[in-house]
Amino acid sequence: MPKSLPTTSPTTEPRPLAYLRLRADLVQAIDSGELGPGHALPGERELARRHGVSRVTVRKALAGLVADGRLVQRHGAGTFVSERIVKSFSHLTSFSDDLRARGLAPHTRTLAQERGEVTPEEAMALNLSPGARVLRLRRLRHGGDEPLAIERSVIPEFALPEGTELAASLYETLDRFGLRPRRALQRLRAVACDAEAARLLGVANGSACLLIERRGFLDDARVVEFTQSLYRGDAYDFVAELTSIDHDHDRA
Ligand code: 16G
Repeated sequence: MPKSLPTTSPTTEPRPLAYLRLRADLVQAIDSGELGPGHALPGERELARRHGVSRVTVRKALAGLVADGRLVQRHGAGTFVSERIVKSFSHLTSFSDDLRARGLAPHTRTLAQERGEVTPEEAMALNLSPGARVLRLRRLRHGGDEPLAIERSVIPEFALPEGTELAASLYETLDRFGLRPRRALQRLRAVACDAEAARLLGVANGSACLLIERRGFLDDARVVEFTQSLYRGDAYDFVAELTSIDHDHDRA
């Protein structure tokens, strides 16, 4: 994998455009994997020289990418491509999708798998009647060798009937039957992980984690998954694009 930065020819364009272009070039280099996670960027002076922009422009572009979680600045050491996984709040992606987008290989260890009747809570979450059957999965999710999340999923039997062969990716399995969720409701809160989660995730007891609950829906409004994901707080950045309420009203 080439580890050099893309260069742009010196430019005389006004500073705001130069800053946006440099920023876009860096994002492209990160997204394409040309600048991999943990890669050290050259110093400000070198970046300015390579891109034909001023150091102020470089500083501004870097500051924006640091704020977005794409780069990290370590005091005295320089600027690095963030090793955190950027997760969009507005796209319905799977764990495997997010990891592959980051150039990492997803791995799954199934901790528990069982079938049974819905509990009252599961029936509420999945819109099922009492007595309906579900598949319960508890999985430890890795990126490369690193444990990143623990997920408990409850899937209605109609989606994954007994005898279904499960792929490492739940969404890939559902996709085989045209049942990948098309829409989801999600809520997120910060929690401190307990001793068992800490052991599985390889972090200190009580470390900050994100608990995300997702109800995934099909086009016909049936709920096809209820998943509680415990993501390592030190590994993920959640990013959303927001528009102002006025803007939404203008368009309505
Ligand atoms: C993500 C989803 C989870 C889904 C899983 C499927 C969040 C917060 N959660 O972790 O609801 O079940 O992806 O991933 O994004 P998979 O297809 O790789 O098994």
